[in-house]
This record gives sequence, C-alpha cells and structure tokens, in this order.
Amino acid sequence: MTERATLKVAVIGTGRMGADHVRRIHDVISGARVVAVADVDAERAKAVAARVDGCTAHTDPAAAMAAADVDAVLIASPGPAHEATLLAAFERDLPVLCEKPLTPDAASALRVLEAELRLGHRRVQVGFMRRYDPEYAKLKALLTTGQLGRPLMLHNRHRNVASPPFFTSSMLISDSVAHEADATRWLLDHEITAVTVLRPAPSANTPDGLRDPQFVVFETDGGALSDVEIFVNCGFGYQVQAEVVCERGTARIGDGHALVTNMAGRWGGTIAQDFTERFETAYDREIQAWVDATRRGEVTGPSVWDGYAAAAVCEAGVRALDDGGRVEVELVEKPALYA
Ligand code: NAD
Ligand code: ISE
Repeated sequence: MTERATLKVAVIGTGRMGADHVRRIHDVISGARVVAVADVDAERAKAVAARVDGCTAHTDPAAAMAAADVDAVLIASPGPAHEATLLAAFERDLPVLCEKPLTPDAASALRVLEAELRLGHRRVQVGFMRRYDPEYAKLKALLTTGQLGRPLMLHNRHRNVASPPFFTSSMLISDSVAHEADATRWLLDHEITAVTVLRPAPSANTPDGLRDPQFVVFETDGGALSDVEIFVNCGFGYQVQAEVVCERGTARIGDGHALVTNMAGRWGGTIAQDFTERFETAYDREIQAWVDATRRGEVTGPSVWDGYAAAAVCEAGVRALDDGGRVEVELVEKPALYA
C-alpha cells in the first residue's frame, strides 16, 4: 500500500480545542501539517495561523477547505456547526476528524450518516478520544479477554471544575455525557436502549438555573446498567472515572494515582484541572491515529454510526431530563457500511 506524503490539514474552529489540535499537529505528532484554518472570529483564525509557517486564515470553512493542497479536515467548531462543515467536506470527498459530538441531535446526525452513505465509503473519524486514553484502552482490552465474565454494571463519574457561561442543563448531557454514551457502547459492546435522568437539588455553587449535578442511567441491549454522575461545577478538579462490575470481578480506572506523596503526617496527590491535562495523551494518540490511517487511505476509530448512536442516546437523555421518567432510544437499522 502506498502511503501519502505529509497530510495537509485544514482546521475549522480555532478556539480551545482547535488551537490545541493545531499545536499538536505542528509540535507533537508526525505526518501532517496545518495549511489552513477557519474561524467565524477572523482575529482568532489569524492569530492561530500566524503560529504556523505558510498557514492561511479564513472565516468561511468552505474557503479553508478549498485552500491550496488541503487533503484532510479537522473540525473543532461547536457541535451545532458540525453538520454544515461535514457536508461541505463530503462535497470534496475529504477525510475528516470531527470533534465530538458528531452533531447535537439525532436528526442532524442521521442526515450526516445518510450523506456519508451516499458517498459509499467512510470518511469520518469522530472525536470520542477516550477510546485512545491508555487507561480506557486497558479496561477495554481486559473486558475483551472475557476473564471478568459478563459486564453487569458500569459506574462512571465525570466532573469538571466549572462550566463555561454558555453551558445549559441539556448540554450536561449532549456535550458532556456524550462521552459516557460512547464509552458505554464501546466498552460493553452493547447498544444503549433507554435513558433515565435523576437529579439532586442543585449545588449552591452551580450558576443560576443550571441543573447540575445530574445522575444518568443507561440500560443496554446486553442487559447491563451504566450510570453517570455528571457534575460540571464540582469546583475541585477534572475527574473522569469508570468502574465496571462483572460476574467474576471488577475493574476501575481514573483514580489518577500516578504520584502519591507522604509528608508531614499526610498522604496525597494532585487532581487534573481540565480535560487538556487529563486526556493529553489520548488527544495525541487520537490525532496521530487519524493522520496515520488517512495517509494509508483508511478510516478507523469511532464512526459516523457511533456519532449518530451517541446523539440518539443524548437526545433521549435530554427528553428524560426535561419530562422525567425513562425514555427509550430510537435507532435506525445499522447500515452495512458500519458493520
Ligand atoms: P470554543 O468555543 O473554545 O471554540 C470554538 C471555535 O469555533 C470558536 O473560536 C468559534 O468562534 C468557532 N466557530 C463557531 N462557529 C463556527 C463555524 N461555523 N465555523 C468555524 N468556526 C466556528 O470551543 P471548544 O471547547 O474548542 O470546542 C470545540 C469542539 O470541541 C466542540 O465540538 C466540543 O464539544 C469539542 N470538545 C471536545 C473535547 C474533548 O474532550 N474531546 C473537549 C472540549 C471540547
Ligand atoms: C467538553 O466539551 C468535553 O468534551 C470535555 O471532555 C468534557 O469533560 C466537558 O464536560 C465538555 O463540556
């Protein structure tokens, strides 16, 4: 198989993640360079482009994709903007790394899926980067051996220090719990069939009107339960933990015990403060895997089907949050392209 020369990437959205991915492609990983960026905020695009030799800045994603020599696209704009950019990338049949969520709701995710089906081949890796985190990967490998027996329950904790000002109660599910929707499907190899959302009285440290924390329960078609504590204003740190309970044992990740100190009658360690710190290795491995696969002419990793399934789960979750009770997840039949 012939491997393509250096991949020339257009990065769409140069906010927190987009700028970090530009840095990663430039300074950390191999096989790619950024040749164009786009952001509706022209100054932001220019500032990021200025850090990379020969990189052009645009306000229109389509113009960045049409820039000289672009042969792949990394989308890091907010979720509601992903559909239009994905469809524009499909018009050029460009390989795409699309940050999670694929789109914020099931109908738009299904439109993207149908558009990729019309292309007739996979083009998109969705940015569910926990699959590339060394701890999650070890947990997945252990479950795949079958040594622990059938998974019965998965307990997830997802805590952020503070939510950004634009965060809404439904975004706790569609933007944050989207990760656990994917992690549950991937770790257990089950589809999620129903969602229930419970919530305690909001924390006093939560911005007015935000329903935070929430407790989400997924039921799966393999008869397992997966629960998620989502708490985006916990104040003390960025924590993502998971414990799987199986017929013959349990396994747990995310305790962050890399360094434990003993001093002056106390023991302890530090807690990461944001996702760029906790998941730095996962992002590096995710983007390197995308570049390597694209240069081989392949598409690997989380697919548009995974993005659509997570969107459908989150949509059911948002309905469960708003209306109460248990909401079933509705999925179309899985197309053969994603078998
Ligand atoms: P951000 O607000 O910091 O940056 C988004 C940028 O996109 C902004 O500069 C904004 O001006 C720009 N933008 C908005 N609409 C646009 C459009 N139509 N075309 C081009 N640019 C546009 O947000 P962020 O935190 O960087 O999040 C970006 C994406 O990354 C989201 O999908 C988010 O869910 C995802 N994300 C993933 C992780 C993870 O752990 N995998 C963490 C944070 C964010
Ligand atoms: C953000 O978009 C992410 O993806 C982070 O990983 C997550 O922890 C956070 O809650 C989301 O808002």
